[in-house]
Amino acid sequence: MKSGFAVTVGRPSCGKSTLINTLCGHKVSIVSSVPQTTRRPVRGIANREEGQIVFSDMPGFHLSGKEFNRVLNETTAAALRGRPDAVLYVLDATRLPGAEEEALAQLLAQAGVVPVFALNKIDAADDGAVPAETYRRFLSRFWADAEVLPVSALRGEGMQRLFASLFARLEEGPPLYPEDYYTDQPPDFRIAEIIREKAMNRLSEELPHSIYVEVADWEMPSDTELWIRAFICVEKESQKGMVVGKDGVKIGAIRKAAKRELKSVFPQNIRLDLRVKVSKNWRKNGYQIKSVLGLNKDS
Ligand SMILES: Nc1nc2c(ncn2[C@@H]2O[C@H](COP(=O)(O)OP(=O)(O)OP(=O)(O)O)[C@@H](O)[C@H]2O)c(=O)[nH]1
Ligand SMILES: [Mg+2]
Repeated sequence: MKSGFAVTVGRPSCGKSTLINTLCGHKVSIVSSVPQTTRRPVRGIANREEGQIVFSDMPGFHLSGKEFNRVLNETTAAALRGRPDAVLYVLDATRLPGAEEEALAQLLAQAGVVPVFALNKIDAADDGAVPAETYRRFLSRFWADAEVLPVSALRGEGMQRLFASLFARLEEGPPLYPEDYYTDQPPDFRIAEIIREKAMNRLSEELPHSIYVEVADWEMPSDTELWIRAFICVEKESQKGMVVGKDGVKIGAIRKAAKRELKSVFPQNIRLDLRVKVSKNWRKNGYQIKSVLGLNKDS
């Protein structure tokens, strides 16, 4: 049996979280069509006949001067400094390699990393999926014999070959987690992420980026009940109404969808009190950003 740690890297929205969910056989990390959905490393554990892989799903690597993005990119750099056993570089077949792929390839190559390359979204052929050969040629400037594995995270295609390449990087060893674990996220983080996913998928323009979710408290008054009190936090007063919606329709829909998914994760009956509040300009405040990203000691 083999075991080890693997880190996913790639541009925002290339499908890292979808791929981790498929590889782990469980919904571990939230997904949306909006770039920069994942904000903190999320662990997903794949238990297979060959052994166990503990994945860290990372935020997307994005070139931008904004403080928020700089901190997200630093999260990826820090994970690489942790010398994972394998690095999974996810590429997006719906777009040509660009400045972000180039910067990330440089970062990895300079650190002496030889990643496993997965070209995701090959199912999107209607929009003209970019051939693996195009990516192989691009990557060959950094890694002479890069092998690009075509996959569809959405359809679960190409997973056997991907697992084989990942396990080839790992040493023999016992499982790092009990074999029935598929994640190690604390309950309040998991709850906040599920609510944030439902909100992001129902909000438009800048709003998905402007929110974070705070679980004010959660308790189990009995074995069969889980009570949650949470806030969707926005940046300014004018955004509150957009999250609440006319007659509370929007927040009602977010609450309902979140409750449905929470029910599939927790065995208890869920009571979810969900409200909106303003956390003024939180994305402009370095301390607040770190708090939302879980990088402060007290968060
Ligand atoms: N067609 C297709 N779409 C996919 C596939 N994998 C992911 N997507 C879509 O791509 C979008 C982004 O997926 P995510 O898994 O959130 O991407 P990510 O790389 O984790 O994004 P960030 O967390 O923002 O960095 C979603 O709309 C997914 O449904 C795939 O294999 N095929
Ligand atoms: Mg993600």
